[in-house]
Amino acid sequence: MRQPFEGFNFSFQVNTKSSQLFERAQRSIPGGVNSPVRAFKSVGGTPIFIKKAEGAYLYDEDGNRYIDYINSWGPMILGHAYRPLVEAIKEKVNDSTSFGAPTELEIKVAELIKAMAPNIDLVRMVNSGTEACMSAIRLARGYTGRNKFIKFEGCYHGHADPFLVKAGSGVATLEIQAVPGVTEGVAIDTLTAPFNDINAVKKLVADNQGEIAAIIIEPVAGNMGCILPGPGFLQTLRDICTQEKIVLIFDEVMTGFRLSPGGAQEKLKIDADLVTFGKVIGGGMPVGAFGGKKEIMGNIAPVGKVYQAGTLSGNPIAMIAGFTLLETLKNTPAIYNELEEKGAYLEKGLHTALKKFGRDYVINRMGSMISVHFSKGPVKNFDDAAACDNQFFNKFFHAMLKSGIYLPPSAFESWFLSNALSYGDLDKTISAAEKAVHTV
Ligand code: HOZ
Repeated sequence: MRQPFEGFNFSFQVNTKSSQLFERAQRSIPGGVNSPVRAFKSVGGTPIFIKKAEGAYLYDEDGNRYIDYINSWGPMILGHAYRPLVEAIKEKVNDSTSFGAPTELEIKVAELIKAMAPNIDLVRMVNSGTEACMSAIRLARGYTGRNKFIKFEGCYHGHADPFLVKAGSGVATLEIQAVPGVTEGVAIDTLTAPFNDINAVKKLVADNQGEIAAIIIEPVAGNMGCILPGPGFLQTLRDICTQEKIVLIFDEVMTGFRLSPGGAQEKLKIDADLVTFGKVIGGGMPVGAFGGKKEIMGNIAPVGKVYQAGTLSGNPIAMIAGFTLLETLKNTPAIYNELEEKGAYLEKGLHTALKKFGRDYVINRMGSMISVHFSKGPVKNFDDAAACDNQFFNKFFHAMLKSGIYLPPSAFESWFLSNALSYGDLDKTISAAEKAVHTV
């Protein structure tokens, strides 16, 4: 059993309720967690067990309050326990929790997604981002009759077998080079290129002429920290896909409805053929979706033969949560300006705080996604992210946590802002960062 106090001096975590829960959890749950990054394995120390959250704040089992920069890895755009969403769920739950039969609400959510995100004629609900990406690749293969696809090193598209090749997020955090259980037969069809390296993509396409079904990408990467696409990179990918009849899939699990009402497609003005969504469209409930042009989506069963299904897909509680969040976002465009202003304020403040002590760092940000990489040079791909001083990030993380700032417990994850953050919260975060670089 992993002891909570390996590596650093975590004496302040001794005998906390969280440390006791972690010990207990490990007796019944592998590693004590239901998703690996949460275990704090790379940053060290004991995972914080959360009791509740409201607005911009998380409250742990020991009664500590934290300013939250995970926001459930994206969906809490308006903060936790957003009242209209909570009330809508409460009302809906009286009508039962699942039917396994169609509802009008599913149509309303699909119509709302179509109205907000570009290039979506048809959309299919699933239960997670993993399912959405897995289904989108199957569809691209069924539609094109080709087997191979290109993904980018350090991008993470969920934990379905074909994506666990040079993946980011927990796979990078735990430094897993090859995932046991993913067969060579599956992995052979996954081609990888460095993010932002268009020549590598061109070479893969040329070497596998007529064999590539899809290129899948997080248009703004969030699973190797936040990494932005360089000028022209996404447009050239678009052009290559059009020319070679390859399906361009934007994984907008993190960026969808966050960077703008229409996600990265709208913000960066690039059209994708298929788009995948995740947690955001459930307002934090387990939901995902994939959608795109009719010509491609029309191949999904029961219209076409590309099979995809799920009893809990379109679940009424998840749908009412998503509908309430998306409708608010659609009707209140000012939210996106506010998020941009808060992101810019935080970025500026962090620059001032971090510069003072002469440490090398880079801040990557787009809207409400931001990362501090402790690096001398720019961070444009996974190799750059892996070469950062991530040991220092781990210490920085704990210093921030001690000051009540909850960052993702891995250098390979983006931070997410919610609009519930006040400027006072941002100032506290900036002061904590200054203290952290000064003292660790
Ligand atoms: N892989 C997720 C973020 N990129 C972490 C999920 C979680 O632990 O909840």
